[in-house]
Amino acid sequence: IPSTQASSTIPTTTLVTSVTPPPASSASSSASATRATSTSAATCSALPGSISLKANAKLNDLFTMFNGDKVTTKDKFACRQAEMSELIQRYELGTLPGRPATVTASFSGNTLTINCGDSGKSISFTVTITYPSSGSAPYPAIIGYGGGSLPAPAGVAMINFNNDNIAAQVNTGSRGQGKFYDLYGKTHSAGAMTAWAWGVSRVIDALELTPSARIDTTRIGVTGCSRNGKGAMVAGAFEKRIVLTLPQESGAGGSACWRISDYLHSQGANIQTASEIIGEDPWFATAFNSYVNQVPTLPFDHHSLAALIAPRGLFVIDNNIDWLGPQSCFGCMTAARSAWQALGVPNNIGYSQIGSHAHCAFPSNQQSQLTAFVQKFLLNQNTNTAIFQSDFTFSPSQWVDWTTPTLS
Ligand code: MCU
Repeated sequence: IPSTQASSTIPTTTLVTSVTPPPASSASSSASATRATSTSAATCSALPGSISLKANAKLNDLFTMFNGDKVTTKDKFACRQAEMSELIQRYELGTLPGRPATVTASFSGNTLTINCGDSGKSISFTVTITYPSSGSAPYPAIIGYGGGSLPAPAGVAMINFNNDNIAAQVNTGSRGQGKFYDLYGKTHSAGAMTAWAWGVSRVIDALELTPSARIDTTRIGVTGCSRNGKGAMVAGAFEKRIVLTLPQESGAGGSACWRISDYLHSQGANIQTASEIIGEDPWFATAFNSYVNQVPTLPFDHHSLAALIAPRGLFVIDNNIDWLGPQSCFGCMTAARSAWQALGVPNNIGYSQIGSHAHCAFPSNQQSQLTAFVQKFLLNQNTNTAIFQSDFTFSPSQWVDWTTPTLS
């Protein structure tokens, strides 16, 4: 797999902190596509085990099933979401295991210990909870990958999730390292982002088992910045108990669409693409390596990943760093918004790209927007979340050849 991008990933004219350049090494391109665990409800048609992929330069239709059936109802859209989840697992992110045979938890001194066991193996990991000085128990909470990079909102607990401990992200050589792989084996198909999402689900399992932790598990958000923003979006997509997903500056593998990023790259942009990103870290399944140089054959893009979150809350926070592809992110999330529009809740997704600040330094001029989403989804208030803004443009006719239905 060629890794052709220059080693400096961020334009020097942009003020950034703590962005790691990708290593020169390339990922291996060994594994073939993995059969994902079916998440489809009994009433949904199953995907064939073997699929012949057809190239489609446009962003895939969110409202046509793989077998050609049109999605006209909300129930059928849930089937489409399950199908898209399976396709994304199969070709990009690897298989997400369900709840393991045993999950137990204990809580002491603001530390929640989560114990998981399956097939004779067991692991333990911890998260720490910081409680708000206002509000009342049980508190809503935001799970922050690496602690997150957003200011703690009033009345909301912050849960520090050490995702690197679940699946390492040092370089491609860290594939298979971390507690997830201690439990499921080093060769499990799940890439790091899927492993992290599995970990988030176990944190929520543990919170449900532990009332003394005083967290309201019906009001859980997730966040992370940059590489951890990619992960936060994947967690929101895979875990329906998350009611608010807050990916920050996630770029490629997060709020950007592979197709749009490839196009912008072909036009000379210094933007991270699929073929570049797999040489950096084991965020994806090895199966993805086979598709990064033929992105149009993927039967989904990241508008599909985001659409798994609908109708739940999603507020995408972006910067203007070229490498992160803000134009791709805006276009991708505009296409994703169709899912929320079809479900009659267009303002449950927000998009805000505001630049001229350091990477992952949340700017004060995005604060009121974040507060509106937090208050609506975590504090059950009636706020205005009609937020969709960017310095960039998106041309739907270039990328979208399908229409958005009103689902009954
Ligand atoms: C935006 O996330 C990544 C990006 O994908 C990488 O290419 C770059 O090296 O690091 C970013 C990051 O995670 O910065 C903290």
